[in-house]
Amino acid sequence: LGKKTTTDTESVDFIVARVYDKKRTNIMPPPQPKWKSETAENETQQQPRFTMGYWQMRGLGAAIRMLLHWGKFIHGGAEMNFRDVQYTQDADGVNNWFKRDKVDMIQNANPLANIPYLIDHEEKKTIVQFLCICDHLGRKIGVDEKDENSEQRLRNAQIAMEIFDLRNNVIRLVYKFPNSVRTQSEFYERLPEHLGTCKKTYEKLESWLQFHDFTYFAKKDAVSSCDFHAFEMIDQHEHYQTLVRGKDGEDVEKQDMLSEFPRLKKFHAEMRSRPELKAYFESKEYKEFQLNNHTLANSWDGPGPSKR
Ligand SMILES: N[C@@H](CCC(=O)N[C@@H](CS)C(=O)NCC(=O)O)C(=O)O
Repeated sequence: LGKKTTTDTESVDFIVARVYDKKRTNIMPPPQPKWKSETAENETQQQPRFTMGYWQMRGLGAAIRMLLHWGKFIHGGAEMNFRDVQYTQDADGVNNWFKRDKVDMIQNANPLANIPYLIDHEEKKTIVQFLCICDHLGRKIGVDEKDENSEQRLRNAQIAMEIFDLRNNVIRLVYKFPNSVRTQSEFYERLPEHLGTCKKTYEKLESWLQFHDFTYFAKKDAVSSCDFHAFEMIDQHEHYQTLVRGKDGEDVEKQDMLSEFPRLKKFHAEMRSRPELKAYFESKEYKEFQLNNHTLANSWDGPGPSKR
């Protein structure tokens, strides 16, 4: 077990095995969970419209939380109440997901069981796969059009997948897959190269906004579901760019990646100041959560939350 390395495909089983491996756990004890899921506890009185489940971090959960906050703001709390089930990054959280909820979901709701998941209680659907969850929520909270032939839906789907490609590059940057980043010093070594790759995506996204003369990605002046993950990925890079170090670890002049991309900069600022997302931006889920999950990968402790 100890000699095995983690790859994309085997990662989950191996991660579980490692979390249960007492010796390893003794070497690197998992941190105690700092937060409980406030939303989950506060809303036990009434059946929520939606339940989402994810690790207690931002990752793929962030855009889903933003969509849910948006829906709640627009439609009023009661109609769009949601529960945010957060699995802690320790043996308890791993147990609760892999040994309890996942098993139950496979048997009773969806054989593809994964996290993030979304339960739509009204429609009695359990949905997995991040992009499908955003698509479903986008229509339910009314930011996406319902007509499947609509231009907005097509633009939305393209941007959602383009952003997912960028997200997959981040995963290679922050987790210790073979031939990828395993330690903090490797992270610092690889970060400038990654930011170069990210700029290529930024160039495409900037051109897209220019081509359509849009502020947001799928509608000229209004938000669509793809915008939430687009915001999250740009926002993560606003943090990563501050971590660039010189060869000997010395501070270097801080970058401002968005200065070359005025439309992306405007998009980021517009999203950041939307009143619909105020509660989310003030939440600990945004301000304090780790951007990625390093505990379960049992590697270095990652670049950390964006506001230290
Ligand atoms: N393609 C899936 C990937 C989901 C995924 O990799 N989930 C990770 C966390 S980001 C996980 O730990 N899944 C738990 C599991 O495999 O049961 C999606 O887009 O939702």
